[in-house]
Amino acid sequence: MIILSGGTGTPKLIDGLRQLLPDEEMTVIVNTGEDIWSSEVFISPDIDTVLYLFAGILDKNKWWSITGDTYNTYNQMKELGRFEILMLGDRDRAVNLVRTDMLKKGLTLTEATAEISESFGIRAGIIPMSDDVVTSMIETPGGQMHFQEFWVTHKGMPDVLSFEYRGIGEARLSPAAKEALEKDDCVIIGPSNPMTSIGPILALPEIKEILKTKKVIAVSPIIGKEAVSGPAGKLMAAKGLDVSSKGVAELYKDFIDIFVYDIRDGVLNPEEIEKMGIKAVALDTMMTDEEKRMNLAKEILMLFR
Ligand code: GDP
Ligand code: FO1
Repeated sequence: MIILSGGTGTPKLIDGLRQLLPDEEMTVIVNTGEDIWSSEVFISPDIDTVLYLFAGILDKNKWWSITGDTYNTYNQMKELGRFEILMLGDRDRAVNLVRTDMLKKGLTLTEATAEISESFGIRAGIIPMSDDVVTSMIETPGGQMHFQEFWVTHKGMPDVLSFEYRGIGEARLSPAAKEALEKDDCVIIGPSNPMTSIGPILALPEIKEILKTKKVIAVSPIIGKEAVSGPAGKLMAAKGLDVSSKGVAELYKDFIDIFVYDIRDGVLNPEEIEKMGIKAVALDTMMTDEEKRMNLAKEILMLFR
């Protein structure tokens, strides 16, 4: 099973899948468009969320960071007048320092991720979408800024004029991701931000053509006219897209077979999805507890049969 993931919605679904499938049967291709350098450390938030999930140490209240982590370094830096964009925990920082060291020694992000995964005893495949640097940059009336600056520093408040995946023109799909896709016919596009999590993965060369040859099930991160959380709605609107599950399905229509939307969605007319040649399935996609995560995962696995 291949899963395309960002850092919040899809990891919840993976958490459900883990209750049903052995980890070694899952390969997660992860967005790197939100990666950022901070205090000489290269932070890859979405990869880390997936790593910590499989390592059993993810803080599932926030869906980022290590549970019970301390913030001594972050707080000391602050006292010294160094304000870091991301409030990075001490243990989290250790992982990111190890990654940064590996990258400086010449390892690719794919290799560094595999080594860290192995150190954690993780049996799932965790593969960055690319070894090239791609960065989601948000254009606001106050100027262009990194996604993390927009989302964390400015709390997603500025108006969004547009956004771009800086570096996408030169970026390639990670060869390991391509190899994993060659070996597996089933792909889940999780309920992640279609603009800044799934968007960068799909903007890489070759991936859409590969997906056309697979059985692909996508889960909507939008219910009604709003994202379950995060800035997906605002970013979709900035691109002139309809903020709705239909808008998400439009983005994926060329390569998905089944589109899962929420049973609470009072806006979506499933016939409009079926008209695109896609099967529409209504499920309870609100993964607020372990049981709900497992139930959604179970229903999705049944759709692959
Ligand atoms: P990000 O990197 O933090 O933006 O993380 P993701 O892209 O993985 O996830 C954010 C998206 O997941 C948002 O658009 C949310 O609407 C969606 N999301 C979060 N939790 C859930 C959930 O329980 N169900 C569904 N359907 N979507 C969710
Ligand atoms: N999100 C926040 O809203 N505030 C933070 O201080 C913060 C710190 C942080 C540190 C490490 C990490 O891996 C993620 C962190 N996040 C934080 C989440 C992050 O900004 C985004 O939610 C992810 O990029 C979403 O994929």
